[in-house]
Amino acid sequence: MGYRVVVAGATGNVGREMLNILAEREFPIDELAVVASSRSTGDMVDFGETGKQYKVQNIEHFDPTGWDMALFAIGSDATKVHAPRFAAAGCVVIDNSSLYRMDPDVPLIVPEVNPDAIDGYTAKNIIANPNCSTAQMVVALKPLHDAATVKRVVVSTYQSVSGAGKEGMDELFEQSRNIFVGDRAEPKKFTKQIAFNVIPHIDSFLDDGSTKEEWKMVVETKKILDPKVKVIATCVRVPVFVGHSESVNVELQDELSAEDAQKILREAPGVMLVDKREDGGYVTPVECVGDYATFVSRVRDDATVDNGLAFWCVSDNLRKGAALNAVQIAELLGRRHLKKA
Ligand code: 11C
Repeated sequence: MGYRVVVAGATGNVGREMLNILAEREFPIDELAVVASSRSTGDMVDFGETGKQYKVQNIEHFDPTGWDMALFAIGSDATKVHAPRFAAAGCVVIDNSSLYRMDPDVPLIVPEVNPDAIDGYTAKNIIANPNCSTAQMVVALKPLHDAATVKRVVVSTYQSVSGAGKEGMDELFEQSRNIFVGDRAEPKKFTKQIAFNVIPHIDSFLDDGSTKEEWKMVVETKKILDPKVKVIATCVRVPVFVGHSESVNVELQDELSAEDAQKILREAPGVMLVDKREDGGYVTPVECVGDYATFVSRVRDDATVDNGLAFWCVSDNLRKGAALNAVQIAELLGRRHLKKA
């Protein structure tokens, strides 16, 4: 007894994790189809560690009629073509691209934060998955917001190259190797050398001098958590393969000590507090890879503003930042709205 599920973009970083997580969490699946662009048609993909393999079908020729839900990780251009087609056929699209996130008729969901908003999915039969840097931050902010109302957030990110796809990972690997053997390290995917460097630029520049990645953190946080929350973000690419980190400063309406914030975060859904205030008593990106949690460390008072807190948060950007959140949305959709066959 389960659902007929499509994974679109199954050969990319996020699509592969979607398959892994559906298998790990034993999502109730009666039938699974994996689809992608014509480039990957015919490739075989693993369904996690179940030992099952699926042949990739061409999304252009795939008929979504009779399928319950589709997890999309195919980028905005292909999503624009195929999401309306799947949705019109009655197959609910859970979309990882940025295309529909700010559409008022499309819920943007982080299940630990705004599960009730999913009920609006029927307007378009599409549900949006947030940007990875937003997802982990709102999971950590939600319990603080419930306790003392978050007014303003100042965040700097340290984002891994996997956020830029396989090409980003290959570029970090090749540049690192080239530098070691004395070869040139020409940037291709990134605008500057990423190996042994950091780049304060993710996605395209906007007229106000911010980048689209920074804008996404502002508007998505408002849509998911609270439209009254003010956010300023500086998004930085760092030479880490997987795992985004964030330094977050929060200004609260009400007083909340760092000790009370730690207690609240310790109990919060989706959060793992690791905050020993000693050498090594915090989480770094390599330690979060493959995990589901948003790890929070270094919680402390920020005495530069009234009711200020500072913390560090780290999460696997391909999991909570993308594939895991999409599967959690699928679980929520199933529980609340879809009947199993
Ligand atoms: C990055 N956060 O690290 C981006 C990747 O809007 O879903 C995801 C972009 C998005 O480059």
